[in-house]
Amino acid sequence: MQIDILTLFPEMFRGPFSESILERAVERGLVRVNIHNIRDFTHDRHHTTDDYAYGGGAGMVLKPEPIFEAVDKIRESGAADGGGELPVILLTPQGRLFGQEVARELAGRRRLVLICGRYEGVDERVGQYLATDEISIGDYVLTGGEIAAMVVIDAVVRLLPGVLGSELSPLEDSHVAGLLEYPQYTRPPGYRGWTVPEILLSGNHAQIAGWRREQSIRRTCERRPELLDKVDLSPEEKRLVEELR
Ligand code: JD8
Repeated sequence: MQIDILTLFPEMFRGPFSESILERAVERGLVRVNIHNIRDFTHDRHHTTDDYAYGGGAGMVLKPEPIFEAVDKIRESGAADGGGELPVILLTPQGRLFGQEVARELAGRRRLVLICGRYEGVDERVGQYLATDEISIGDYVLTGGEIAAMVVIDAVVRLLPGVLGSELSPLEDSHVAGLLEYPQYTRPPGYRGWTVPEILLSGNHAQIAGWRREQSIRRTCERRPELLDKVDLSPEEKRLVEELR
């Protein structure tokens, strides 16, 4: 997969992309990430990227021209998308809500272009005539699209074949199974008087699997009951849920 990012703050991406799994995926050639400074696509002496909002109001709006020109250049460069349209994603609070399902959808694409706005946002024509998709990572206010882009990239890249290596298959994650994860413990078996549940030390793998499943259901019921609507439960598990409600 090739990912191109448009931003006014390219340095923000250095840290996350030079750590652990993401960096290893890049080193192993599973993903290529190109970061483009929107400022490099301006032509005036002051490299102007923003301007006042038509109609007034506080704050500046990112101009369309450098963003359209950057995407034009990206379109010409790199591998073709196998005939399909180039996915151009604008990160914006007005976008469709990002989740595991959208991550899976994006992980199926050969290329992604992510546009990160700043200030009061981006000229509407970018969303209307350039972006093929608008995504929000959640209902809270960030200062720009960069951190949202990092969240999207992290969630998508770990789904690419070969990226997770020795770790569990991403198909077994919570939010894929639809339930929250069960509690996890490691050594020591007792810490400050707090002990690990006996069953986990028993070596009885069938009982452990049953206990974990029940913990996942109890936890989901308590913390995220709305998730249970989309989960397949056995008759016995349904009885447990009724009892907990
Ligand atoms: C892009 C500027 C700042 C400040 C309106 C848009 C995503 N889930 C999300 N929350 N916030 C963003 C996001 C915020 C952005 C930009 C994404 C560009 N801002 C805000 C208040 C006024 N602008 C986001 N994805």
